[in-house]
Amino acid sequence: MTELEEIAQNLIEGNENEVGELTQRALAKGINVIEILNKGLLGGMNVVGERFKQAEMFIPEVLLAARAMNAGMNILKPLLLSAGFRNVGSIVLGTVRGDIHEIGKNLVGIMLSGAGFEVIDLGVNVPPQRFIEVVVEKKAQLIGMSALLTVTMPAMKDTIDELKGAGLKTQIKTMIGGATVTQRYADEIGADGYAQDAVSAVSKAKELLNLN
Ligand code: B1M
Repeated sequence: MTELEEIAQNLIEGNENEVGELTQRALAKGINVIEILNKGLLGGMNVVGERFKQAEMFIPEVLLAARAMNAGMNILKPLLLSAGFRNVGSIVLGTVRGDIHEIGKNLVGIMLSGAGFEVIDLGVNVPPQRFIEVVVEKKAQLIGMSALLTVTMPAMKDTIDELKGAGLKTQIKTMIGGATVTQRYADEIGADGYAQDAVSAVSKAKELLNLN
């Protein structure tokens, strides 16, 4: 088994300490940080997602896997951040109302920070009104919403409608993403942008703020 396969396997088994140690070891061996993220951590999480879907894994095991994922992410985070230049723009980021999935949202936040954005992370289960309050208070230019559940996607539309109601839709851009979200859905609800993953979230945010 390669180092990256070992990381993935330990993540699937929810071995938090081992994932941390193996991630450190892979870095020490000179394996590229993006490769560790994509093939090790995300590779393992994809298997977890598939097994969860097939009812071969259950919530407690998925939570352990998520914790192991975070252990690896905490080690990679400073390296993902180190390339950034400060303050190209501000984004208010959160997982929408009713949804507590945070790993993808956190990864998007890390990549945006690394690219020089000020990221105001509101966490999970964020009601539409809260996004608007904070974007106004912090004078941010962008709202980023994550949703992983089909049933929580409408909260993205509610937030955009709330923004329209406040007369701010033309001034503040909105970007959405998450495993269940598509470009088509973004078009349908009037979001300014959609990104499929954390790397494209950075280029999309730059595009929306005319920074490319
Ligand atoms: Co949940 N869950 N879960 N879960 N869970 C999914 C999403 C699911 C697809 C699993 C499945 O059935 N295959 C399914 C949703 C089905 C659907 O609605 N279509 C599901 C379900 C049903 C549920 C519950 C309802 C289960 C239950 O209780 N019966 C429940 C809901 C809780 C709630 O939110 N109210 C639930 C709970 C949980 C846990 C708490 C156990 C745990 C979350 C722990 C945590 O986050 N701290 C969990 C997990 C871990 C998953 C899976 C296995 C993995 C999600 C993840 O972290 N992926 C997931 C299966 C899957 O997605 N394959 C599943 C890794 C992460 C890096 O990817 O989040 O997609 P992702 O983020 C990507 C992109 O989507 C994108 O960039 C990221 C990085 O590349 N992206 C953005 C994300 N946000 C973005 C925002 C952007 C741009 C890009 O702009 C702002």
